[in-house]
Amino acid sequence: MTKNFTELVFATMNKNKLSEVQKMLENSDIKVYGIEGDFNPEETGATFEENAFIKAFEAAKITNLPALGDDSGLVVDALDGRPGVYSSRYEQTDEKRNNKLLRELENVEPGDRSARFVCSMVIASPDGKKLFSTTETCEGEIALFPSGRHGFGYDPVFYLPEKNATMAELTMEEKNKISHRGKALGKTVKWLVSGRNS
Ligand code: ITT
Repeated sequence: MTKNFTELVFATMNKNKLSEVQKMLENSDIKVYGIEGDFNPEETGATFEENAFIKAFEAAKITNLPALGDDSGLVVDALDGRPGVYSSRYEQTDEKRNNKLLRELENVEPGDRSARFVCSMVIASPDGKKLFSTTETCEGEIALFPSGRHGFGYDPVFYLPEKNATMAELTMEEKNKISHRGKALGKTVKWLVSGRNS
């Protein structure tokens, strides 16, 4: 398979992830399609990268096209790395997840609330080859209370000291410039376009 493809299926059911990635690629000649119907492969991997591959390979098999998988989440140092790969399974809704996180950190001092968003992106082929993989992070802290209306997931409780704002207080454009997903997609696009015209 050549890597000079311009169309990719994005192996996600998360509409927020899809719109962030489509926004980042709107001025490029790479088209990213969502996946139709129900898509919920079991995320049995021990790492973000393993789960990203599981999603990418499953979507590639279904569509017979190269597919991009994104597995991402929040790693909190004071919780020994939790929720980590279990970020989406930590609670049932974004609001419950954020409240649980703030409760778990109730007695943790502001200086000890370091955390990072992690995003692994993997491109897999329909025959199960891992064509590309990258893992990127965005460093921050868990805020004392939620703030902001943009973004999704843990964004309202993820505080960025250098911006003096939570991720949810940034616009999508601002978030995409610094986020784990923005950085991972930057590397992915670089790989996708390298080799074109050569
Ligand atoms: P897919 O598996 O279908 O892609 P998902 O939402 O279940 O969708 P993950 O398994 O990768 O995705 O779980 C990611 C969890 O981490 C989920 O709870 C998200 O809300 C959260 N998360 C990921 N990226 C985030 C971001 O940029 N901002 C805030 N929360 C994020």
